Amino acid sequence: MNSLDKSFPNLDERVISRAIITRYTQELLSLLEIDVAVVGAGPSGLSAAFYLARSGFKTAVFERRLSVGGGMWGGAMMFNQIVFQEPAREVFEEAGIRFEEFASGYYTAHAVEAVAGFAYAACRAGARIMNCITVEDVALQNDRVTGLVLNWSAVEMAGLHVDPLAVRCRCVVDATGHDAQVVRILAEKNDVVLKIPGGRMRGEKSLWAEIGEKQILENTGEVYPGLYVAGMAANAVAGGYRMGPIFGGMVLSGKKVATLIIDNLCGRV
Ligand code: 48F
Repeated sequence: MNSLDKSFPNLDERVISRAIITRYTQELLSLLEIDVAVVGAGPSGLSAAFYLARSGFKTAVFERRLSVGGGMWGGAMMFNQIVFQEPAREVFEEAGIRFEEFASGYYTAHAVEAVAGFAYAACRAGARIMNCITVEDVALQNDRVTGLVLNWSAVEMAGLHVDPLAVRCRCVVDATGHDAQVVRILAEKNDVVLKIPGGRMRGEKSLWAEIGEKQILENTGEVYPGLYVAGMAANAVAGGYRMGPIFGGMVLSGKKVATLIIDNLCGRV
């Protein structure tokens, strides 16, 4: 017997497969009824999930892509540095992500460490992150969003006619970025009036970093019973400016939406 044989005795590929299938299925089954379903694992979705899970809420993040992190990986124009401003420093500190001051009130973090750090913080707090799953619709009952309709992203990409599965939750966070996919689907399929001025989804405006960042926090909140918006989706729904490559508003929006939901769900218990 050589040294490799001693390290890997009796390795059975059937056990490996059984472990993967069993654990994944157990996890998916455990998510059929949850407190909060976050759609999108970008900066706003991951920070929301971190704070929600840390407060003890059963939280899942559904992410369409293979990778989490949304628009964080590439910083701006693939210069993989994240810039954020003073008020967001506490969020990076709480998530355990290292950063450096660049100029008074401006900080930078490495984009890869920011993605890994937020994902790790959310997981360690207890959030379940389910990648490769696309949210294709919401469940709607008595004028309230009560769940999500899910399918494998591969099914969507291949254009296969395969019916989805559904999960139930007490509320949903649309953190899908510029597309605001969940609100868009709700609004397009159902004649709903959103809880924003004018009642209809407006679409984002062009770039104005300072105002866009302020609007993100103002626009973060519940836009329909059971459905909240965070991150760029908040400005895309309410007609705010885009802010370009600054991420403070994104993670603060995640923290704000978590706080609103925690207050709401605690009040409703
Ligand atoms: O785009 P994204 O990073 O959203 P965010 O948290 O942050 C925006 C910034 O990255 C940047 C910016 C400010 O600096 O403007 O763009 O608002 O992450 C959104 C995530 O949602 C996923 C998508 O793959 C991405 O990872 N997503 C989008 N639609 C769906 C989805 C869907 N239908 N189902 C599941 N995931």
